[in-house]
Amino acid sequence: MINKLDKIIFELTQKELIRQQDGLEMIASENYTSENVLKLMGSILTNKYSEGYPGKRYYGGNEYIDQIENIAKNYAKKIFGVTHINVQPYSGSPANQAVYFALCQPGDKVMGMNLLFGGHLTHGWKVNFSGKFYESIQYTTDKDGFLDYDAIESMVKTEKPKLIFVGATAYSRIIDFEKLAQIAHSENAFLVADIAHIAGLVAAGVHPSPVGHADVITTTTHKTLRGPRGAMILCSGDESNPTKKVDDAIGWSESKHNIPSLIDRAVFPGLQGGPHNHTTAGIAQALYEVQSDEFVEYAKQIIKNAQTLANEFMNSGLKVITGGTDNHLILIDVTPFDITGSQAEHALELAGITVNKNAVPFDTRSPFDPSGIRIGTPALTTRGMKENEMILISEMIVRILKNHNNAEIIEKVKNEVKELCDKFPIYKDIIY
Ligand code: DSN
Repeated sequence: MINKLDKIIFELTQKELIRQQDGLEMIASENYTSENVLKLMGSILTNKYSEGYPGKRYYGGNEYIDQIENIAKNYAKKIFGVTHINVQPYSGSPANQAVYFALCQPGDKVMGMNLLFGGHLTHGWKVNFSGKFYESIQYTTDKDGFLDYDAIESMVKTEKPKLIFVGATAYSRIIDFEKLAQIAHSENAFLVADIAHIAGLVAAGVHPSPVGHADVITTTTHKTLRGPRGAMILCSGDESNPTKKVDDAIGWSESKHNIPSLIDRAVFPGLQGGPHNHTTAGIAQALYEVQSDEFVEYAKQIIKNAQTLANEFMNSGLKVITGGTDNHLILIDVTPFDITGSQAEHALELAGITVNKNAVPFDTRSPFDPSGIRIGTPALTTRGMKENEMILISEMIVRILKNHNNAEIIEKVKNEVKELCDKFPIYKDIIY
């Protein structure tokens, strides 16, 4: 074997570790996974091919991989209360792609939340496969940034989509999955809940679950769930009891199809080859951690931290979309401070605070330089930060936004950020 380091790659990884340690990571979709998950992600499990599913593989040598995948699935079934789970999608977008592939034909009408109002590319955005291969219609929020259930219902009744994606990347309020399921099912549409952002909150019981309402649920595993970069598809269909709705939807006459088997076949062999077994093991470890009391405390604290930040921002004169938050994120219109979303993202990055520019509902600016920023608390909460730290951080953010051209103030805040981060180390044993 070759035992020579590519020094540049290792040095860059070391620098990235220091960046993650010394800065405030406030991108709402990011987090710090545990050292045990990291160990499994860097393990020998990456060497193995396992196309297929436990007990039904296309390669030999899967005795231990089968056990790992089954443990991951069993943990997820227990945590979310579902009967069927697929842990093989490589990430969130491929998971969503598999759902379309399982339940729709090209050209079918699908409906999702507009990206510029907090949806996701794969929920039917025009340049994404979901907007190109399917006839996509998009719903927005109301003028205040809240989901408008009446408008959604009216669109469903008029347009009669076959499949509706709900779930968001920049929505700070509780999503009423029960109501959305009633709307979708009243027109015989499939409801797919993409809970990538809020999966950790749902798992901890601090956000209502879509289980029992949505036909299919997709999630990434690396956001609030705090696992490795990966995804899962969950459903509760009875595998021995095919439904006519599924047969009608996919255009097959024989009544022998059901959602779980269609999903499994869409993931493999429909879209993917061998699963990433190191990721599957990382998901199992993360789900093991989710079942602890500490995880529930972490999930509750994520929300308390976000609400503290939202209140502080509003007291400083910033416009928080919807006037607050029920979850892990806040969407802020920064233009009252005479600054754009891009300028805010850049100035905060110089001070060691990482956020992302984001459109706000009915934004009049371009998506490349929108009016807002999106801020999240999962990563800071994982570090152990609480309300007192949020008050300090909100003050630092406001100071930067008000003085984004002042290099001296940015440097001063950067030092304060480093001082705060030093008190909350992210890893003990990881050196790269
Ligand atoms: N990129 C993710 C986010 O930041 O929300 C969504 O896939």
